[in-house]
Amino acid sequence: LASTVPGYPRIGPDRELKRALEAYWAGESGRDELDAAARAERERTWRRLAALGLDAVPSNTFSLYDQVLDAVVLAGAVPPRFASLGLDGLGTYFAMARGAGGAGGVAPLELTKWFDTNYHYLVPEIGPATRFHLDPAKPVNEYREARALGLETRPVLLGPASLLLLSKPVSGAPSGFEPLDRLDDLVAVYALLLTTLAAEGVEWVQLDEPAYVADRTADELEALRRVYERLGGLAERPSILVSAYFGSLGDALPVLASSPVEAIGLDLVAGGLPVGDVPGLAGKTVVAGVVDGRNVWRTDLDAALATLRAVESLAGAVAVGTSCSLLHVPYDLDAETALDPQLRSWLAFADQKVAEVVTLAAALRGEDRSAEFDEARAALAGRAAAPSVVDDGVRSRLAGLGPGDTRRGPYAERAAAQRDRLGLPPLPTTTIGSFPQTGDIRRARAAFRAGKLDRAEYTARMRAEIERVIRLQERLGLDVLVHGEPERNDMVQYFAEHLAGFVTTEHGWVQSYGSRCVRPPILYGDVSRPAPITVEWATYAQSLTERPVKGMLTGPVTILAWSFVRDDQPLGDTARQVALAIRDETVDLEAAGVGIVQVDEPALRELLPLRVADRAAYLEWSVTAFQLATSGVADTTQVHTHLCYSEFGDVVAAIDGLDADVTSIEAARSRMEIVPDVAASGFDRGIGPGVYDIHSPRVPGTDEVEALLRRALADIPGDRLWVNPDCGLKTRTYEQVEPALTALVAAAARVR
Ligand code: THG
Ligand code: ZN
Repeated sequence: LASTVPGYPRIGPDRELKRALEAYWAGESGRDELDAAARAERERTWRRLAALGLDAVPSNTFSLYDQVLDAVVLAGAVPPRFASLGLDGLGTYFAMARGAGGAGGVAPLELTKWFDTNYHYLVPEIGPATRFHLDPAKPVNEYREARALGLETRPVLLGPASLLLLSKPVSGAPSGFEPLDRLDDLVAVYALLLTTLAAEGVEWVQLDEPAYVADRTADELEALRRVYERLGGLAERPSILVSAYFGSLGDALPVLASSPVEAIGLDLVAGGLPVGDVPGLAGKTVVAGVVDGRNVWRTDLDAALATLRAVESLAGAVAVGTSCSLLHVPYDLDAETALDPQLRSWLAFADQKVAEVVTLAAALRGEDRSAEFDEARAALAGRAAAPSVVDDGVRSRLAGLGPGDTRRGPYAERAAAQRDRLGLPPLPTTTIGSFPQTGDIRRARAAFRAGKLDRAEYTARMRAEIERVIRLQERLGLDVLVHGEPERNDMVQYFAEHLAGFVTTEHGWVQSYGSRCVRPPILYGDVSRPAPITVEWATYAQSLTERPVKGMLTGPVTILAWSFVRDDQPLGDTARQVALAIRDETVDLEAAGVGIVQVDEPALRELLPLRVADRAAYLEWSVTAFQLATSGVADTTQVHTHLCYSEFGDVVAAIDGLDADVTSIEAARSRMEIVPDVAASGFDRGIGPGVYDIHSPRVPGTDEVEALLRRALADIPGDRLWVNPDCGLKTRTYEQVEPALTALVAAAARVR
């Protein structure tokens, strides 16, 4: 073990796996074609990693959907509602990922955020009756497949403690039951797995325990100790590398260092060097994650080498690695032929990062790599001195802001002024912003991009769509209208394309969940807004109707969360720059006569630091950035915000701090369970708990929406309750949206 990576992208450099999966799901291709695409991607990955010079190549980093779902299958923890469908292995696998039997059928496993990344995993459901049993086919077959190509690999698996810590109890589990209660049974399965792998000839296995970079209780640390005492004590097993990423292991490091495992993988980018004397560490190999696995900047090789030397003095041996799996970055910078060459010299995607790991390992061995080091130094110096990164205008504007620039007038006065101006009924109805994206609209955008549609024709098509959506909303009887966002692909990509300080990529796809990908923009320099972005579309929509139209913007925290951010200044500073650009847009919307502006922050929760000690500082800068973005408008302008996902527990106070006049949140799926929490937090402004679950094709009826509204009214006074769906309607069809919104409007009328 000298150089390695904990994982690698798997969707295919040209999204080959995405297309193979979607064709298979659509019934357009068969099992053989899917298997062939999967095998080709694995083979390409192994050959590539070996060709780049990596000394220890991982396997089982491939997945047809999600690595946590793979671990569920490995452990035999398939919930009974899927097992009883009578499907074959692959059918059961996709049923867990995507549900089965359409509306009214079997609901898939819940999808949730993978730590603080933009990747989503499927949440295992574990109960007292879950019967674990080993299904080693996937790691064993992939190991054999690589060996047949002449490559010895290290199977990578989610570790048993993290698997349970990332799980939720099955519904109906006795109160007090926790998945971790089942640890010993699960470890027995992993023990059998390690024995099986040893019999295959596997030399090293990697077990990922990222759950331990968050705060953990004494019992949870004890669980970790038990797992690795047991697995480490097996007579027949491969050498074990326990890998943890996205932060530092804290109290879990001494636990692992004193266990019988051979190696520990540390994230030395998100976390720091181990402090003090860690008993046992001197007897371990540390795989030092010094190359950032989740951002796209070229590594400072001198600094990384210095870190490696420092680790040498703490550990028995040092191997070089990336900080986390490369799943979170695009494959290859060489595909980005249109990027400015200077900017390009500052970047490294997955393959370039592997090369950096290899270079560092060679330098650590004492080989002469001065050419690579010189090149990296020159690139870094170029970046530090680049005029394109600094915008003195933005910096002096920010420096000139005082505390008064982030506050609006008292809410009561704003509310009165807005009531007078907008004249809305009680329980106003609205939507979150996007309407279904038809094939025509997508094609028009693509043609415009490709230069096959001129600007005038493109604008005419978008305007026609906006008019159609406005007329539909009038017909449905909604109170606050939206323009429907036909001009936007992905909201963050859209704003990045219109802001200075960002570049977007052509092929930089990163898996978000399953076959779905995003292309995170690269935020490389000081941010500003050269010209209004949304004003033309919003004012056109407003010109068509007497009813108020909401302007739709994305907030600074979400723009950061879904971009590759610069690493040369604190994130809070970057957030203020983005906030200022969004503030310019809100002010221009107001000046153009738009009376309601919505600034969405769906990612506010996901950037929340994994360790509690870091949270207050994050909430301080993130909330201030939102306030800066939204406080430039008069009291008569109503500011809305929208937050996705229902896990608000840790951020309810922050929601209040945003000081938006109206906040819409996801609530339909949880049947308004979160409303009492929000009310109890003292939140006393407008709130729109979603009454239509847009994640499902199901159309709710009027009675159902009415019942949800009455439930909400138990905690929220009628003059503060808004009526809206859970989220944007972009992923639904008009056949679903029209009847659902009809029910929503009818229910509001009844309750009024
Ligand atoms: N934008 C970005 N990140 C996100 C979301 C988003 N992260 C969280 C959540 N929303 C993730 N959800 C999705 C939903 C759909 C898609 C991707 C992430 C999706 N992508 C298209 C695909 O893979 O076919 C490609 C989209 C495109 O053409 O740009 O459907 O909304 N940044
Ligand atoms: Zn949402």
